Amino acid sequence: MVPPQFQSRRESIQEAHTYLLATPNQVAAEWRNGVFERFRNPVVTQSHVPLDWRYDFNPETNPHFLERLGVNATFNSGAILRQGKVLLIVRIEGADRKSFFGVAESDTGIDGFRFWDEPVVMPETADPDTNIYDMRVTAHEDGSIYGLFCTERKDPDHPHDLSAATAQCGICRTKDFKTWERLPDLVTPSAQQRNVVLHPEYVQGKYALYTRPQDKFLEAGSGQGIGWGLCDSMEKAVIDDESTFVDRRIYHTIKELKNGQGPSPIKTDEGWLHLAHGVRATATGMRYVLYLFMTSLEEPWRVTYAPGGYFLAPWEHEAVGDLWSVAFSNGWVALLDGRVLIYYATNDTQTFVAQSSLDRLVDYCKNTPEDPLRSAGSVAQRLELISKNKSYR
Ligand code: M1P
Repeated sequence: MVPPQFQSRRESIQEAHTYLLATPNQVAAEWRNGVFERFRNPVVTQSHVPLDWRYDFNPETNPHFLERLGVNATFNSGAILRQGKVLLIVRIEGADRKSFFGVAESDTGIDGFRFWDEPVVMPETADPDTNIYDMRVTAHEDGSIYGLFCTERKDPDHPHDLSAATAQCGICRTKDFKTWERLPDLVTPSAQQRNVVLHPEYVQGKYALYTRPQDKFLEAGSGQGIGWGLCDSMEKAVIDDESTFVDRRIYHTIKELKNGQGPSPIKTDEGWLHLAHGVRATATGMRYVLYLFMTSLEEPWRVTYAPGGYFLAPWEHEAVGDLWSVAFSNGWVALLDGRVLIYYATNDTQTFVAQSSLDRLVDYCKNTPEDPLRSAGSVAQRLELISKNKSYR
């Protein structure tokens, strides 16, 4: 006989899960900057993860219907538009701290995300990954869909330091997001790589990648920012020259400590539109915010517009989570109607969506003044705005 507590818990947990997945999302009316809309609810949380990934449904082995494999967070999601639906390649972090990927699908891109039946089985290389996360998905003009992600392993040079790790760029390829082909990890001159992103088009006849060289796992050290490298093949990806930088870290800006390319850039008539994250130090830790910039269509490594300051930071209820003040994005989609949906995670915990349009984002990039790098310059920018506004009051 099925124990009564099993039955009642199972029913109430299933009911709550069904309700959550069917809950519509709504624009948060209090957010009014006009550059983008925020939504009230996160699009993917730990509670969205299918119940049969977490609970043992056998009443004999789980008479109390307990969760056996907990999920800590669902964040840093890659994104792609496929057959009119939005697919998120979600970073799912288990209670054991290990991350893996799961594909969640939605018709609207704003709500109704449901995970496919099983998590992604990512093949390992001869040097197994300890942790894999933060996939950037690129539909390349070569006809393949690539996923570039961070592969983290224990640092073999520091066997007694249990926090010493190396981050490198893992590469995979898929046609259907169900079967994943693992390709060799990217080789670059840098000791550490995270936030590596494949540009969607060939440049100078080669594959072009945005890199993020660092000396250490956490600290940039001599790493100057978002790098740029070309390679001949994605099946044996090697970047020899990483001396070009697309976007450098700068003292006393939102990207003083670190930065990193977000998703693959979107092509517009006026240049490549980029989303990135910038990191600064504060008394309570590192603050991660998102910023935009544009680069030349012909020379995607050359910045053409660099609006000052941040584009998006955690706001109000979004700021709940494991960390403090972290906004991170590695996924966005440009819809056929001109809207752009930006998937961002807050505090390494849950995934939200912001909605804008290509028009508005390009306007933002072209017309937001650059960071003047000094307080006096910031005041001058405000005074100029106030002065121009006088005749419109
Ligand atoms: O914890 C915040 C983020 O830290 C890392 O980003 P970066 O390499 O730029 O410091 C990543 O581990 C990312 O997953 C995480 O969200």
